[in-house]
Amino acid sequence: MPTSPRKPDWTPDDAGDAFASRIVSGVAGGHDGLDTGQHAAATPGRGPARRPLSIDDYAAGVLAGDRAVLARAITLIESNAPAHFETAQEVLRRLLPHSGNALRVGITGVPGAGKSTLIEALGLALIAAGHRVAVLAIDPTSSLTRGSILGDKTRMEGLSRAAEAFIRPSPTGGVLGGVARKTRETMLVCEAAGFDVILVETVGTGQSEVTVRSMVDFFLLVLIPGGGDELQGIKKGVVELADAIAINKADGDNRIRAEAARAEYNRALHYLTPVTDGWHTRAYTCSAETGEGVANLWAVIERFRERTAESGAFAARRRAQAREWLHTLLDEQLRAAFYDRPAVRAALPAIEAGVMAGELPATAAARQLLALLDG
Ligand SMILES: Nc1nc2c(ncn2[C@@H]2O[C@H](COP(=O)(O)OP(=O)(O)OP(=O)(O)O)[C@@H](O)[C@H]2O)c(=O)[nH]1
Ligand SMILES: [Mg+2]
Repeated sequence: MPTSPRKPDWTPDDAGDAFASRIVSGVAGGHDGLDTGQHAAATPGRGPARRPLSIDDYAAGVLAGDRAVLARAITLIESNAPAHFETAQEVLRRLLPHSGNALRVGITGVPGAGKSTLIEALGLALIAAGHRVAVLAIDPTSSLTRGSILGDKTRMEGLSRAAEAFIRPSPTGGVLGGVARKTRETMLVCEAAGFDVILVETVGTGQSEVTVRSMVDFFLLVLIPGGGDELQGIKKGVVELADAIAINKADGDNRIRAEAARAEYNRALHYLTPVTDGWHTRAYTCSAETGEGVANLWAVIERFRERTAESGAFAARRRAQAREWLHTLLDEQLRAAFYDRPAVRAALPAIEAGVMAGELPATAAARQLLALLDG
């Protein structure tokens, strides 16, 4: 196995020693995206020699809350190598009965709305209240990831040092579906490791909000007070997915505008069907920077949990999400299995050309290709 250490993809070239994390190629490598001190013992620039872990080691280590093993388990799950897949799935199968106990909160909003700053403020308050917080990110636009992670390193400084918090950057590269699978499985592993609040940050790309909504209990949309049309800059339909809207940066000169935005959103929300049965989505103001209103946001989230647990909406959503997830995976794998077939690959170009030339009806063409599955 190659053991030469390399820095994670998202490490800026000029970061020097500011980034202590590194990746050792292969399963034995790992990083948790943090300077937790656990890596401090390792010689800078040299990966620590890592013993390969067995499935038992992974499961036991995660359940014991061992951060190093947790980080390695996530790296295993994120791996695209087919050889790691079976091990990863077996580890997950062992951990699944111990997962599900966290409150899963998705946080989205336009770039720069203050999501990371809010997560830092909220996370630190939660830790002070005795919670253990895992922060995950879904950012399918990997070229942007570098910048965001760099920002997150500084914006979540307190959290990234806290023993009760765990921050995992978005798995880089790949399509949204792949990134989402990894994040969802990472969430389960974090729950098995004892984290009781999972915060999933995503940048607003439209589709990524839908994806995050499908894996969390509570979905928070972070907005900033802006002039003119308050709904500008948010992808259509995203407001409809939210369980709460936080008008952030309600500080200094922004206060009054933030209050106005809150009132405007509350009026608009009045006409929307709430995304969660028995819950009214409302807008609130807060300042991630001063901390004002952050405790109230958490109170809203807790109230949501109580209400939906009582009504059964909480458990119903979890069940529906699990089912939807299965079908998403099935769709994905069916497609992959189909397009990977040598017969399909061989036949596709000519059939495509026939359809494009108007010589072959698309329906007949599709049927002809699907018939190759039986061959
Ligand atoms: N005045 C003020 N500035 C804030 C507040 N919250 C965040 N900021 C600033 O807004 C900028 C963006 O904050 P981030 O937390 O990185 O925003 P983000 O939404 O995570 O950004 P991306 O991850 O890049 O989409 C930073 O300069 C923050 O210091 C706030 O409550 N008040
Ligand atoms: Mg951010």
